[in-house]
Amino acid sequence: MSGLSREKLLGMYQKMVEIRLFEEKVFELYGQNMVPGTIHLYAGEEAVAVGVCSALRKDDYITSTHRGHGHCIAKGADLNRTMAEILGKKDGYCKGKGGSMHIADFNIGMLGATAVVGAGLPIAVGAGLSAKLRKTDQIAVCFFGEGASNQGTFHESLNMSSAWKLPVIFICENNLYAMGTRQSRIMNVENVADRGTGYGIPGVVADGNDVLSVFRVTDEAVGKARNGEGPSLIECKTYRRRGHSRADPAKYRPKQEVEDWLLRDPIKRFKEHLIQEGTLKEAELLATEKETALRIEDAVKFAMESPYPTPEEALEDVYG
Ligand SMILES: Cc1ncc(C[n+]2csc(CCOP(=O)(O)OP(=O)(O)O)c2C)c(N)n1
Repeated sequence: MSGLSREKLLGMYQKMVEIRLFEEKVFELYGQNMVPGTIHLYAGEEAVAVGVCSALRKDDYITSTHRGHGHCIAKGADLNRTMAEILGKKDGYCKGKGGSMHIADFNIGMLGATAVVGAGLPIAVGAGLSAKLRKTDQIAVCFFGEGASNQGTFHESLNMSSAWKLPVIFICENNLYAMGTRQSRIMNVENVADRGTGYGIPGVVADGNDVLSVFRVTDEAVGKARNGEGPSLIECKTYRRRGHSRADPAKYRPKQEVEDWLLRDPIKRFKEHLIQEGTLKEAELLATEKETALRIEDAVKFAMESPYPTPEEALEDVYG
C-alpha cells in the first residue's frame, strides 16, 4: 500500500489522464494546422510530471523544457488557457505569444518552459537561491532530459546549488533519446544520477513509468530540501510514446524496444495497480476518464473561440 489517501490517488490518476488526453488532442490539432510552430509531446512520461508535482506545494517552483505541457498541467495550470496558448490565441497564458515552448504561469509557480535545452536548470537554481535568501521554505524543481545533462548549465547548476545548499531538486527525464540520438552514442555513463556524485549531490534512479515510485523519491528529496539539507538529483527512466516532435516518426527506435516500453505504459500500470489493491473501482476510474475527456473538449472550444492577438500586440509585454 502507498499510504496515500484515496482522494490523493484518484487525483494523481486524473492528472495523468488529463495530460494524456490533452496531448492527444494537441497531436490532432497540429494535423489540422491549428498549432503554430512545432510541438513536442509528453505522452508516455506522465508519471514523472505527476509523481513529482504531487509531492510539491502550490507555492513551490518548477522550470520546464521544450516538452512542457505535462509539467504545466501537473503543477495545476488551467486547461483552457494552456490550450489557447498552444494555439497562439489571446486568452492563452502568454496572450498567445509564447506558444508551447515558452508557456509560463507564475501564479502556480510555473516559471516557464524553454526551447533552449538546459536553460531551465540555472533558473531553478536562481529560484532556490531566492527562496533561501527570503527564508521561505519553498523549493524549486527543474525538469530536463538526459541530453540536457551534457550541457554546461547542468554541471554549473549542480555545483552551485550543492555548494550553497539550495533547495533545488533536479529531475532528469531520461527517455533514452535526445532527438534521434541514443544516449549510449553520446554518454559513457548509464545513469545520469551518477553525475551527482561529482558535485556532492545524492543521485537516485527511479522507475519513471511508475507514478508512486516517482512520488516517493521526490517526497524524500522535498523533505531534505525544506530541511536545509540541499539539492537532490533524481533520474526517472521513461520513454516517449511518439517521436521527438510532432513531425518525427521516430524510425530510429527499434520496434521491439518501442513495444516493450508501450507495455509499461504509466497510466495503464497505475490503473491496474489501483484496481488490484482495491483502492478504486474500475467504474470510478472510467468515470474520471470520461469527465476529463469532456474538460479537454471544453478547452479546445475555448481556445478555438479565442481571437488571435493583433500585430500591434507583438510590441507589448516585451523588454529591450
Ligand atoms: C542549446 C540547444 N541545443 C540544441 C537544441 C536542439 N534540440 C532541441 S530538443 C533537443 C534534444 C533534447 O534532448 P533531451 O534533453 O534528452 O530532452 P527530450 O527531448 O528527450 O525530452 C535538441 C538537441 C536546442 N533547442 N537548444
